[in-house]
Amino acid sequence: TRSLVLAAAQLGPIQKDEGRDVAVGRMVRLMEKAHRMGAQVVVFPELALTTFFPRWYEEEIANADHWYESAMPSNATAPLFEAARKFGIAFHLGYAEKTPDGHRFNTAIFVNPNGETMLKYRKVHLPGHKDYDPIRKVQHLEKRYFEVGDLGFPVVRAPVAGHEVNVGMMICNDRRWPESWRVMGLQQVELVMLGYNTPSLNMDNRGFEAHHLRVFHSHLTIQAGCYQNACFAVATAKAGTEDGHELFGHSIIVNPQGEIMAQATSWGDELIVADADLGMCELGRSTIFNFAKHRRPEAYGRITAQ
Ligand code: CDT
Repeated sequence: TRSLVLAAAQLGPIQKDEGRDVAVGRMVRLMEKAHRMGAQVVVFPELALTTFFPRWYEEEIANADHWYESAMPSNATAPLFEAARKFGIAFHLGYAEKTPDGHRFNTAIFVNPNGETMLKYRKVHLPGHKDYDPIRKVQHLEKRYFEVGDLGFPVVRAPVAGHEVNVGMMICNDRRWPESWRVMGLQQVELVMLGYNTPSLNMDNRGFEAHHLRVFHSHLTIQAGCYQNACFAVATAKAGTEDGHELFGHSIIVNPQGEIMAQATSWGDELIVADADLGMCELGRSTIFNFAKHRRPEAYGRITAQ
């Protein structure tokens, strides 16, 4: 059997004035734990190295530069790569990327135990707004701080723990869009890795979204995405009260039947693991979601029309 031990390494809050060393130290401890628990893949959250900085407005974007990584690895992130090598673990890391020619992206990479990046993804669905919004109590300035990702939704066949695995990534808000999942499903993705920072309170709530539905909507989209595309997902939160604002946890690992195999129970640093038999992807793929047999793209033109 092609089986893998997957881990979601949920992070508790990272405060605005905490340096990369604090976050990286915590992440290395989670990797040690992942090793003890037999995990071969560890998924960290979106923007895992800092507070969720798009809640803070900067008039001058250059004043926000300190939130971005201009090199990966860097001195600050090297311990993650060393831990991966030491423990033989592949890892997924979300971070703010500033390219040499000055472009800014909300990015994730999948790194093998030798420290090589096997896959890079830049967030496509950027929620929130570009300018300061005086009506909101908390800003969500992803449209100010990031450009729309320019890599699409790539899936690669990567060697992971002795198997060839079709892996893909999405980031936070992407999970709510069936298109993100389907574009990867069409590439026979077997494992989707995603990190998120989701506020417990929706600032755009016009009285219609009850508080208790926030986690439901997150799980609903991930479970549906896995079922409809016959894949596993590891979905990892940054959780807890960060800079006075709450992010919900509830990180999950989901199988191709859409079932939750493991779920975090705290809103702090927490590792959850699950055994994934990749053979499970075959059922959906060869029956109800056999795309070659049953998909009707001729009826879907509106989806890609501008
Ligand atoms: N990080 C991120 O994408 N968060 C969004 C919050 C949406 S509220 C503007 C999410 O979809 O979870």
